[in-house]
Amino acid sequence: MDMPVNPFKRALATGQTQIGLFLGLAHAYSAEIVATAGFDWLLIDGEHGPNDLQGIIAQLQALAPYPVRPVVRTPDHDVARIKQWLDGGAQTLMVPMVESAADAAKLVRAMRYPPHGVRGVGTAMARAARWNGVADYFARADGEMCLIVQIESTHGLAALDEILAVDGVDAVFIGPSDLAASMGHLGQPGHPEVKAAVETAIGQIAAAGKAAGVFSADPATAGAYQAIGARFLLVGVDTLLLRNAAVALADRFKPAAAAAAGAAY
Ligand code: 3PY
Ligand code: MG
Repeated sequence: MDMPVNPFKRALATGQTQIGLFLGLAHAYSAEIVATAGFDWLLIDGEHGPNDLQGIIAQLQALAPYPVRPVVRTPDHDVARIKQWLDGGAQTLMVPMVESAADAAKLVRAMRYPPHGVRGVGTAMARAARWNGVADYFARADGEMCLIVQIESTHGLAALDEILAVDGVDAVFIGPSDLAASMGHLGQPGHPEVKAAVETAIGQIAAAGKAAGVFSADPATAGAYQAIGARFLLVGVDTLLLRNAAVALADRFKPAAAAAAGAAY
C-alpha cells in the first residue's frame, strides 16, 4: 500500500495560500459537512475543542475522501500523546504555546523516529501505517510529518527568531487571543497593539522563509493579515457558524429571546 502523502506540507512549502476553518464541534458528521464547503484545510481542535483520540481518528476518516487537508491541534507538548495522534493518522500537528527553541526542538523530535527523534514504534496498531500495510512507512514517515508551532505569548514572540531557526519547524501560526491575554489585553485580539505585534511576527516569519499563519473570525482582519503575507489562515469556527446562524434565525421570529441569548459574533 502506498504511503499517504501530506499535501498540506507541500502547499505550505510552496507558498500556496490555504484558507481554513476550526472544527470544534468534535464530531465526524459535522466535520464531513464542513468538508464539502470548499476550504483548503480544517483544524481539528484538541486544545479547546472537546476532542479525544478516537474522535480525532473518526474525523480524519470522515475528511479523507474530500480534497481538504486536516490539521490536528494538540492541547500540549506531551510526547506520548503526539505519538498516539501520529499513529492515528494525523500528519500535520499544530502545537500551542511554543515559547523557545527548546520547546520547538522537542516537538520536532516527538514527530520523528530514531535516530532523528523519539517517536515510538507501533505500526501494527497504527492507522497511519495502514496497520503495517505501507511497506516503506519507516523510510517515509518522517518526511510526511508537518509541524506548525503556535506563537501566542510575549515570551514566544521574543524567541521567534530562534524558533524559526529550528530545523523541522515547517510553519508558525500566531494565536491572537492568547497573545492578547499575554499582552494585557485579555479578550481583545483586535486591540491595535495586538494587531501590530501579529503584523510584525508575520513579517518575521515570512522573512525567514517559513509559512506564517493566523486566525481571525473577522474577515477584514483576516484579509489584512493575508495581504501582508500570512499564507495559511483560519477564518472561522464551526461552533460559531452554527450558533450565529441559529441566533439569526431565532431573531427573525423571536427577537426578544434572541437578544437575551447573548451576542452573536
Ligand atoms: C489564539 O488566538 O490564541 C489561538 O490559539 C487561535 O488562533
Ligand atoms: Mg491560543
